Amino acid sequence: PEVEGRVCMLDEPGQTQRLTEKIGSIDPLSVDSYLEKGGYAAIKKALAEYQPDDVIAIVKDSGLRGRGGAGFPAGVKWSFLPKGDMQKYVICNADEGEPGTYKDRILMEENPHGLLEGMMLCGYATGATVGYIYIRGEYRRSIERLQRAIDQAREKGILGDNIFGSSFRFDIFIKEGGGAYVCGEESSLMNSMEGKRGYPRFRPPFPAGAGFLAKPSNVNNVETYASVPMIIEKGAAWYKSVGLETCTGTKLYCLSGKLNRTGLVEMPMGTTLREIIETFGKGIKNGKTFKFAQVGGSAGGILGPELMDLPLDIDSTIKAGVTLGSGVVLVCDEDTCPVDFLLDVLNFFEHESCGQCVPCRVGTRQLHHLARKFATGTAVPGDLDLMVEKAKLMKNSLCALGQSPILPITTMLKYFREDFLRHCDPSLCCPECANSLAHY
Ligand code: L3W
Ligand code: SF4
Repeated sequence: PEVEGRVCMLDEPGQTQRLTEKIGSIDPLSVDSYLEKGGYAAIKKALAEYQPDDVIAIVKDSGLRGRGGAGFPAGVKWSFLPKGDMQKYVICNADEGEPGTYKDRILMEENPHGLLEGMMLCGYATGATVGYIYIRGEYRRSIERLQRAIDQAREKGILGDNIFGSSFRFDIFIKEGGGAYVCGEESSLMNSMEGKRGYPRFRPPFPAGAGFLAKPSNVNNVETYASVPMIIEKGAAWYKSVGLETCTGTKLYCLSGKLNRTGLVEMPMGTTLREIIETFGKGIKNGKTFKFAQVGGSAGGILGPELMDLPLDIDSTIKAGVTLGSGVVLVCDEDTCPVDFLLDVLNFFEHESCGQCVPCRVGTRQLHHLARKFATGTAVPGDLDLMVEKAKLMKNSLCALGQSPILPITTMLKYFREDFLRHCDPSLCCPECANSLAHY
């Protein structure tokens, strides 16, 4: 079935549907529908059979790694929270803001109870009693469906005190974000939740030690929490039966760009770019040729044709000099101008920099300026090295946003240095990017 939003390729055979298994067969507006399909069995099982530390051990054993971009082992992160009776928080990062990413939206809209259950399991494992979903404010349908799911779970006694007859209590609340990309960074997210300006904090302390309101907090992405119920229900061995040894389970890949078919695909971690493009994307649109793919979103990097067989998992992408990030696969064809593309990425970083630290505040502006020079035929060849030098200096930035431009720049120049040099000629009329500057 085609789910609302028409971007989930549920009808496309050959996928390994685990996270998306219930999507299309449950009514996301009904807790009863989720229960009928075995929903909340994992939290029931955990409460009946496992001590909190057992749940952490199972999640560790499953090898589940964070799906927000950094790939940190989820069970290890959970184990960092101090033991004891103090106030602790489970926070879900649903501020899905990476350009090209829409996987969390599908999960929240089509299976909201799956996310709630994953957060409950984290609460039980870590001793937290309150959960917050920090969600981007533009996601109106996700917000409405999650709120409805929370209300229904409360009415059924699934959230609240003495859950399923146990002594476990847990409740979940929604906090809406205001549309800043940087608030997807965990510490600025918590500042925003506290009503402060969304500036990233120095880390350490990490959230596990001092997070929301300076209390121990666990922050994970939507896809990460949503993976936990099946791990508890079916076991760590089952979970790691697909994927790779160091990157277990499935991954939601967000296909977009010049493909015959775009949408959300669930495949084992390590599926190759070729398989994703050919099997699910149905090849390049209009019979054109593949030029490059951007993986991992704006903070990711560029893959050229010789990396078509690269497994798209957390470690292989890092080894290839890019990042998997949150699972973006944006495909560009022969008509895409690399200069125009990089200009767009660097415009984004300048726009989204929070301005708190100098390397990023100044650097993103300078990089955008340099990219614009290439796009307008006013650059000199030396500007290429200058761009790389400045991006390297930004490694000293406080958060991942300022450290990100280096990857798109170096990977783009690896393949398309000649295109940039060609753009230094003011008489050039680039057939691929002509008139595009109207956007800037
Ligand atoms: C306790 C330690 N906790 C690390 C925790 C830390 C965090 C996690 C990873 O994300 C990625 C970037 C882009 N004690 C700890 C510890 N932790 N050491 O582990 O931490 P870290 O610093 O490796 O990464 P990060 O800064 O949290 C950066 C991605 O995020 N990104 C974009 C994401 C966009 C989306 C979306 O749209 N859905 O997710 C932008 O930068 O890939 O690699 O929890 O606390 N010693
Ligand atoms: Fe803000 Fe950029 Fe510094 Fe991050 S790196 S704190 S976004 S100025």
